[in-house]
Amino acid sequence: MRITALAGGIGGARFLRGLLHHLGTSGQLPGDGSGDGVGDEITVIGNTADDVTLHGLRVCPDLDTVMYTLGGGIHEGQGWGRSGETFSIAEELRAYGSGPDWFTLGDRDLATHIVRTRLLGQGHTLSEVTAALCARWQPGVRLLPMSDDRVETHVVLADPEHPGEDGAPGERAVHFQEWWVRLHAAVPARRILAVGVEQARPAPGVLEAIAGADVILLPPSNPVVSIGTILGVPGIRDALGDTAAPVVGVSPIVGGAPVRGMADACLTAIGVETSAAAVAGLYADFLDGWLVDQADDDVADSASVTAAVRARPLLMTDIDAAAAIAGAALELAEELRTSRIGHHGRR
Ligand code: FO1
Repeated sequence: MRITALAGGIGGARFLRGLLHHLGTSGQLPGDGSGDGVGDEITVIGNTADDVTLHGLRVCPDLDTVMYTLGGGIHEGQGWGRSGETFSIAEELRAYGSGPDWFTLGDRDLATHIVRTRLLGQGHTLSEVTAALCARWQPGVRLLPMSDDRVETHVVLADPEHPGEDGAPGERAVHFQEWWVRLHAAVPARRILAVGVEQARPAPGVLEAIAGADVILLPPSNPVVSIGTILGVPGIRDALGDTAAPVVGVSPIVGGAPVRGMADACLTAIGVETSAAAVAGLYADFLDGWLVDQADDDVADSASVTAAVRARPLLMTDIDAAAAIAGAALELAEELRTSRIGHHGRR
């Protein structure tokens, strides 16, 4: 079975780990996406708009979180960065006053950014670099950046220090990571911009992985700055609308609040209600199935949700819980594929 998933950071990575566990324990040994036909092939299309250059190094948080989580190197408690970290370099950087110090880069993690930056500097594409890094980590999936072109999420904030001509507060933009990590997304975002997304092209293999999939999964990643950004790359959303594969998503919102992270701050920034139904509405043009938590089982009756809705526990408290959710998503996809229900808006 060829499975393609769109993924952001921590929630997406944990869901994917559950998916691999589910496939492994249900006897379907996942292939490595190399297309050699052995077992299931899983392709992950990763968000790259969280990427940031710090200390002259290119950091790809969402790609690294998937790679480390599936490769067994993740700092489990954080969901980002490496396990068994030390911070000698960060201490030295601080001693030099070489910031920013609000974004913690551990010694082991820095090796990833050094290798990536060196390879990019030699002219390799982000796809080639990601494949090279994954050769070490063996994540068990083919991890593709959504694009090899640079896309960065920046957040526009009110800037009272610089009022506009009309005396209204001015605006200033900060990189997503500064808003997310230094400001804890606590300062209201006026606008969230995916800088460069209009000119970005899907990375090699991305459109084919959508068109050729048997199942497409949307893990519970941030619908605005992760899934939303991937959908913003020209061609990707249309490919999801055109693919014959059922598209099944997992709600990142449970009972009106994000399970993790700050998706509510992001949804508010784009004027969308923080609810399982509203997020499904963001994917309405291609979504066939939608897993919600029992707290939101009224979503099935919501007019705005045309996908087939199933309610089940959605908290990924451990790998078995994540595996059960992944299994439920595949089960719904199979139901949709055989009964052709919910394949709306498409031929
Ligand atoms: N998140 C934090 O809250 N604080 C950090 O200091 C931090 C450092 C960091 C370093 C490397 C990396 O890959 C991720 C890091 N993150 C940190 C998480 C990151 O902001 C998020 O994982 C994504 O960008 C959002 O999905």
